[in-house]
Amino acid sequence: MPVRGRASQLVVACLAATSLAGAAPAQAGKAPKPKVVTVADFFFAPSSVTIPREGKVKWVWAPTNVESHDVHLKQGPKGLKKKATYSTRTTAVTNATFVKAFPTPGSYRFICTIHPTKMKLTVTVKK
Ligand SMILES: [Cu+2]
Repeated sequence: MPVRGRASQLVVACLAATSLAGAAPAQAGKAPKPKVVTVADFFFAPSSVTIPREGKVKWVWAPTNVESHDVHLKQGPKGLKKKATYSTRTTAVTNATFVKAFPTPGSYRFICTIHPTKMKLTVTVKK
């Protein structure tokens, strides 16, 4: 893993937090609360979640992180639309969240592209 200065890490975290926040529109008051998944060094917790159709997952980067992480959809249900919206496409160390709604039932496998063998998450969306 590259060793970087504190300042560059903070810049990355701030940029990522800004862009990730833009990917998380405010939800309606009646919507169920999203399932929260912690993005930590070096795991997602919990490593699997089950949500109803149209349910949401909210990824929260742990405040104790010292490494960068992202959320990347490795595999989703066949014919999934707007697949790119299931990945952050930016990394963050901490101070970031990512919220995604799941209108399509099925099984979703997520990884962190920086730590793909260690950080895995399965999201199951019920029919
Ligand atoms: Cu990672």
